[in-house]
Amino acid sequence: MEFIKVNKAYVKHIALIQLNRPKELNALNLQLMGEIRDNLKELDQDDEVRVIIITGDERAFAAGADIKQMAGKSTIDMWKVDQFSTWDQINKTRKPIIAAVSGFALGGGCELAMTCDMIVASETAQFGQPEIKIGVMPGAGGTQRLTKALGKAKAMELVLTGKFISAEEAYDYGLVNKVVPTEVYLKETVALASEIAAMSPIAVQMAKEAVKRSFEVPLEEGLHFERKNFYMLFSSEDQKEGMNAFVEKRKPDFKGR
Ligand code: CO8
Repeated sequence: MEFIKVNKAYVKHIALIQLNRPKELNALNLQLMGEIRDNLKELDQDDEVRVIIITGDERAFAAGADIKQMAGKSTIDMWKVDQFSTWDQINKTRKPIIAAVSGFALGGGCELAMTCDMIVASETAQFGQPEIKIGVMPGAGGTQRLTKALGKAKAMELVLTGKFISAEEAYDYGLVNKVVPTEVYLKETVALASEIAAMSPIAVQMAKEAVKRSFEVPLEEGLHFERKNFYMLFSSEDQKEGMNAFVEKRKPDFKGR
């Protein structure tokens, strides 16, 4: 791997993917995105891993797609590369992914953070979709996910002017889960990941699937999907362990079975 670092056991049950193009503010070139996709696929199948964190560095989570790589491309070049199939694959990851964001999360960087399930932001984080300033528009979900998170008026403003919002503002709009001092943003992300990693991984993944479904389908269909996943969990050992532990007044020990 050239552009990311991966630690499968950063903390017990928690894997860390760190974008590693610091000089380019972690600009997302095709190879980097491919590396994220391939590693997420592998981590998703590793029973030891329950939660995945994606982070950058203090200065930048990611400043967007690699403009230098895209600048001279034609429509057909872009179409042939089909980079969005990589994003679709990332979006299919079953395990929860938390973005630990410090500094710039712009364009594709903001979209990558929003593709994750939760975002922990350092107080220096800035979010934005500045593609309009370079003559294009968001292409990896920005117009959709930002609008769902911020509402039409604010999303329209960000997408049409390219201006950034601060971590605090992003928190007020519900785009991020929490804002913490820069020195501890990764530590706080790990703390959140650890809380989730202590739950039944099967229940976590089915719950994630159901929450995500709410963005895709009408309420009735979503409720139906939720019920099916709920029933399905009663065939897991973890359901027995969780409920028995409650009755026996002890801590459950979930095995992911
Ligand atoms: N692509 C390529 N290189 C970049 C990018 C980028 N997106 N962002 C920064 N860099 C490079 C700079 O060129 C510079 O390199 P060099 O030192 O060789 O000149 C280095 O990173 C440091 O950047 P700056 O000197 O500009 O640092 P500043 O602190 O002055 O400014 C900014 C920081 C404000 C973040 C500024 O770099 C900037 O505006 N960057 C571009 C932000 C942007 O427009 N992002 C959107 C890109 S388009 C996009 O994301 C489309 C998404 C849809 C498809 C997704 C597929 C992956």
